[in-house]
Amino acid sequence: MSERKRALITGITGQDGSYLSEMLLEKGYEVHGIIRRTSTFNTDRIDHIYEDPHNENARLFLHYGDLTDGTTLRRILEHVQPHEIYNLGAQSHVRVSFDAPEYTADAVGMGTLRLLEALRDYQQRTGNEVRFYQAGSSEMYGKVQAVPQSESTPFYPRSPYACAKVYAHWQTVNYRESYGLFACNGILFNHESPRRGETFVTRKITRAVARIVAGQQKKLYMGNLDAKRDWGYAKDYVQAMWLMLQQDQPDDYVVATGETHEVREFLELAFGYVNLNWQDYVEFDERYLRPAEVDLLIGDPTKAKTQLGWQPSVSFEQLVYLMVEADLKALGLIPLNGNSAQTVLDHATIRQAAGTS
Ligand code: NDP
Ligand code: GDR
Repeated sequence: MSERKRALITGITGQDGSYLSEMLLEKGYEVHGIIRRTSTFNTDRIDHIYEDPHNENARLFLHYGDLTDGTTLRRILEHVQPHEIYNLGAQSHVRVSFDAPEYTADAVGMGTLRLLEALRDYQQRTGNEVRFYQAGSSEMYGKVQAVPQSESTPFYPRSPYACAKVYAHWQTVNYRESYGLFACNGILFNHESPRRGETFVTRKITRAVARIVAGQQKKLYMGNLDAKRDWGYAKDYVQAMWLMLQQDQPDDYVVATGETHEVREFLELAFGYVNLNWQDYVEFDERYLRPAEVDLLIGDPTKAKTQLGWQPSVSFEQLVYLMVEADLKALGLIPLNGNSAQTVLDHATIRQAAGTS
């Protein structure tokens, strides 16, 4: 075993897992990730940091496993002997959790319990402290009981996903209090990036903007445009995860920007970036509604700011622009190294460049 700090990440192939891995590698960690066996590759987001494990300098290692498979989680934990665990793995789509509630509960709720049980046994047997981060969510506030939401606001989950996250949250608190584990809950509000999954609302919009400009898509079908979310930048949010595990005492923290915006505002800015009017393209489709909606989320990040020294660095407007820009670049509509955020593009020029005008 090397003397380096070792981190074990579930959900390493996801948006947050990829940014967290980059950050930990930069800090000198050895990073181990659990990946699921899939019939096609699912490692796009981490391919750029992956190195052949035969290389003696390799510091990123992947292990097959699943949060629904407790035996494997134990085996990986014993093998890796991590100093820190980041539990980011989840069926993380709220709408999908209504279609697949049992699986969501198993992976999100029971998966966390399985990991905590494995950790508790490992720590008791070896005496090695392992610090644990649980990826909690603002969805746990659901039908909100206070505005803005802080660590003391009661939960009122409104989806199978959110119910499972509440279960995982309280198990994490319970293991901290019962067995003295260094276990922290991050209560993270929505955070986005060019690596956001394509079916979450922000990326769905920015990807559609680029595809519309390229002439590859004519309409964008959407659900509830009235919902309000506190949207931040994913790269900022993984720093908060790490900071939580560097404190003297384990605790729970809200991570948010403290601003809220309607889905409609996101549409307006994203389409406006390429001088298009969103009303000309967006159509309603009820299939994107949820049986119960979370209408308004706005977080109070005071505790994270004062105790962790954490700050968000990207504004809502910058976030929209950097996502639109990345999707335009991905389709070759602006040069990969060209343009910085906040440059308003002329869509006629882009269409011409794309040969679609
Ligand atoms: P993603 O959906 O991008 O990534 C989820 C990750 O979990 C993927 O690596 C996925 O693997 C993995 N996964 C899914 N099911 C299982 C399973 N059964 N066993 C093991 N791994 C599994 O999520 P994000 O990166 O956006 O979010 C990270 C975590 O933070 C999640 O737990 C999410 O619920 C939570 N969260 C996210 C917020 C956000 O705004 N992004 C806000 C608050 C909380 P694969 O690639 O194979 O599908
Ligand atoms: P959310 O994110 O449910 O907040 O969960 P999502 O982007 O899916 O929805 C945000 C809001 O937009 C509305 N909406 C649509 N959503 C999607 N996906 N597709 C649409 O077409 C559409 N039209 C309107 C939704 O109704 C909702 O109100 C995310 C996930 O990352 C969770 O894992 C995480 O815990 C929370 O953020 C914090």
